[in-house]
Amino acid sequence: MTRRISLTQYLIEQQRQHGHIPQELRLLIEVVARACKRIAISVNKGALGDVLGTAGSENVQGEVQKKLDIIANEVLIEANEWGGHLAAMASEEMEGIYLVPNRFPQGEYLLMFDPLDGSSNIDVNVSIGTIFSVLKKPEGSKGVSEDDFLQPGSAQAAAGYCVYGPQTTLVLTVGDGVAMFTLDREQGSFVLTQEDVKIPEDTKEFAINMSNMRHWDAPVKRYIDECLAGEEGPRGKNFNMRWIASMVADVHRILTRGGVFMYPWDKREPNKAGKLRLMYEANPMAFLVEQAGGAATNARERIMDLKPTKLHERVAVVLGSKNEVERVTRYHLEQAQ
Ligand code: P6P
Repeated sequence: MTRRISLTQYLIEQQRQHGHIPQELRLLIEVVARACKRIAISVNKGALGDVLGTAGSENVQGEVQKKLDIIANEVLIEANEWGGHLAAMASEEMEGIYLVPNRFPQGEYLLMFDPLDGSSNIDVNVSIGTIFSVLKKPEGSKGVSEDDFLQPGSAQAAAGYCVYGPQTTLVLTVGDGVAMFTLDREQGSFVLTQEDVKIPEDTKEFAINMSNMRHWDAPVKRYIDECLAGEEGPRGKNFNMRWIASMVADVHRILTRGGVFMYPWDKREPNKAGKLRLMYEANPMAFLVEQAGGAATNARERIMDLKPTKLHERVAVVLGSKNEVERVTRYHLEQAQ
């Protein structure tokens, strides 16, 4: 039975016992968690609050913004700008970086987030979530620019997400394993419900949007065809499929019971590496998955080794149970020979 301690106590232990995180990072994570609690309140209002539907605007990605996308983004900005932990923030919903206003103390961390991932699921009451990633501002950097954010995922100081589903659960890593905290609505605080999360190295469950099959590259088609062939096929076992179209929900399932999640490159957008964003979707999820003993690649290389060139750059994603991710990589390398 996992010790029922609060997020604050867990973080203080990480700070005190493991010397793993400085106080500034602990305080930053607590502020992000409080912001997620506020977002959960808006999300859970649904039709009872004026939060559903579109906002009548588009974000930098050219996607129609939902009202909750904007609400979540504003909550995260307002919660984090005054605390003194951050130098700047970046969001899927904002084109450029957001510098902490001069009236507030500047900190040494950079915070990136997708304030509400999976927002196409909001109006149909399917789980959605907030994804966040924390970097340190490069030493000696004068002021802050977008270039300061362009660090590989391996440089992350912390990463996590909050999934707004049947439970509101914060999942976090500071580089010392993965822990899950469930929101206790009576206390109004996140309580540790699982630590040392581990992803099984093998799985019988894959997650991919099958409607894109005709656009996939051959190695992805080969991998999925073999899964579909079941026990009569080369894999010798039957597979199950899940696709929630909400990365946070799909990744949460994989952290909870294993599986492989794929959003591969496809020929609809040949000049784009993939659909998902490297800095505030793939990198934080890759950090969590690797810390839980899984693997995360762009089908060829480790995601956390990729050197970003743009704040909103996209990437192909294959992540989850290690042996399955490695098989997909092997199929791509065999194609290249
Ligand atoms: P599709 C949500 O819009 C998202 O960015 C991820 O959360 C999700 O995994 C993916 O896109 C779903 O994409 O093309 O299946 O709707």
